[in-house]
Amino acid sequence: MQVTLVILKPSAVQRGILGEIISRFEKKGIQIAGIKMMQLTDETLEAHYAHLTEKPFYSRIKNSMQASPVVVLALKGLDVVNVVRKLSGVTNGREAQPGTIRGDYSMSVQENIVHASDSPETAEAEIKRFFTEGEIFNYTPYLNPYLYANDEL
Ligand code: IDP
Ligand code: MG
Repeated sequence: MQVTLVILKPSAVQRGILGEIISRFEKKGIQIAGIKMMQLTDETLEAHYAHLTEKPFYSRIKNSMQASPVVVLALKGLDVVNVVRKLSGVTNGREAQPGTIRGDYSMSVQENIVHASDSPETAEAEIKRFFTEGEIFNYTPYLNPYLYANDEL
């Protein structure tokens, strides 16, 4: 089973849609293996958005991500990295498909509600960046037989 990182950005916290977004992951059948609220530091953000720190808009993204605490989720499931990227939709909320989180809740490139890891390798590094070992919980979902076939687990 894979674990992926989701950040519910200040745009989700301030708009009061944390529950609705988390509910989408739960209803899909994805397990919550870790969850917490935190204020992102400059250092964490620089590592997390290393591919963007040279961009002219980086300071705007940084301010946006530090505008309030965020909620971080460690989500567990089969192929969950890809599944959660698809549920999130493309970066630009105006282009994202209706039915996706960004497609349903965002009109912006920057204020796009969620971050989701983009590959299994990134997910592993990002989970380590945002969670300690003790904050990731290993428990068997009671409904597993109704979420997956035997040969999928
Ligand atoms: P992703 O979140 O869909 O993986 P990335 O290209 O990794 O997209 O960018 C990370 C985040 O930086 C985006 O989710 C968005 O909030 C912000 N961002 C990306 N490109 C732009 C831009 O051109 N203007 C403003 N913000 C941007
Ligand atoms: Mg990205």
